[in-house]
Amino acid sequence: MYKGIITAALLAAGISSAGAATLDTVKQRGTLVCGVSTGFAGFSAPDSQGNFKGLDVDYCRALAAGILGDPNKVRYVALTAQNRFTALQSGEIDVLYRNSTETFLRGTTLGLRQGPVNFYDGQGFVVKKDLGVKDLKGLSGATVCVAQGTTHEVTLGDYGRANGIDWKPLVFDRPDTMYQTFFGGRCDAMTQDASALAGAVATAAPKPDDYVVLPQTISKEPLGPFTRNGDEVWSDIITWLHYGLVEAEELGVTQANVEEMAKSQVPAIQRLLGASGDLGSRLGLANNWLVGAIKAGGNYGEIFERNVGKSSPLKLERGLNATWSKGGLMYAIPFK
Ligand SMILES: N[C@@H](CCC(=O)N[C@@H](CS)C(=O)NCC(=O)O)C(=O)O
Repeated sequence: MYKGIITAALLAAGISSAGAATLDTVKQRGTLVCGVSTGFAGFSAPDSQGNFKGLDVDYCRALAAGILGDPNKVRYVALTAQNRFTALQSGEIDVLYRNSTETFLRGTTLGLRQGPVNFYDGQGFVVKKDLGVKDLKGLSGATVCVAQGTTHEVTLGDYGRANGIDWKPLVFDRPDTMYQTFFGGRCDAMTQDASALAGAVATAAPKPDDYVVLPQTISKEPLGPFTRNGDEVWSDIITWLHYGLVEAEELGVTQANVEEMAKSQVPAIQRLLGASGDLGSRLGLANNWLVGAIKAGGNYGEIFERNVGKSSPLKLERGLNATWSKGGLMYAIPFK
C-alpha cells in the first residue's frame, strides 16, 4: 500500500517509478534496453542480418560492455521521431540513443535529462543537382519533404517566415516513405539533420551522384542521449561514458591498445581505466568499466570514423565533432 502511495507521489512529481535505479534493473535483467531509430544509416540501422549498427548503437554497446561485461547484451527498441520520448518516459527503454536534438523545451518539459552531445549537427537540405539550386533562396516556392515530430518541422516554418522563403512543407511520419517520395521526384528538396541527409543519399538514392546537399544549415542540432529525471546515478553513467570515450581519444587509448594502456604509468590514463582513483565505484560500477566500454568499439574518434567518417558511406568530416585540441567541440571533463 505504501509503495502505491509513493509511486503515486513520484508520478505526481513527474518522476516515473520505472526511472528509479535503472542501473539495478539493468544488472538484474542482464540486458540493456536501448531506444534507437527505426533506420538511420550511420547512427542506428539494422544491417542485412538485422543487427543494429551505427554511432548511437556503439554507445549502447559500450554501455552494456561497461556495465554487464558484454557489448552484445543489448535489446534494441526501434523508435520513430514521434514515439521516442514516450518510450523512455514509460520505462519501456533504459536510455534513448536516437539522433535526438537537445533543446530547452525537451530538457524542461518532458521529465527527461539530456546527456552530453555525441554529435553536433545542423538542419540541411538536399536537392537533385539538375534542379540547379545553389542556395536556400533558390528554394522559394519549392516543395520540401520533412519528417513529423522532429525539430525540423518547426524550424522549416520559422526560417521560411523569417527569411521570406515560401517553401511548401510535405510532412511524413515515416522516413522510408519520405525517402521514396523525395527520390521518386515528388519533392524539390528534403530537409533533416545534415548527417541524416548524407546517410539517405548514400543508402537510399537510386544514383547518389545525382544529388547535392546544400552547404547551408539553418539550425543547431546538438544530438545526444536522454534519460529519465530522478535517477542521477544512471544519468551520470551516461554522461561519463561519453566523456570516457572522448578522453580515451585525447589520451590515445584505442580499441586495440586499451588492455595494454590499462597498465600505463600515466596518471590520467590510470584513472580513466581504473588502475587508480576508484572512480568507477562512485557510479556503482567496476573501476575498470571503461576498459570494456572502449574495447567494445573504440574511443569516440574510432566510433565516428567507422560509422560516419571518411571510411564510411556517409563520408562526413569531423568538423565540430573533432576534439577541442583539433578545433572541434568534443571536450571531456577531467577524470579526477
Ligand atoms: N534531430 C531531430 C530529427 C531526428 C529524426 O527523427 N530524424 C529522422 C529523419 S527522417 C529520423 O532519424 N528518422 C529515422 C526513424 O524514424 O527511424 C530531432 O531530434 O527531432
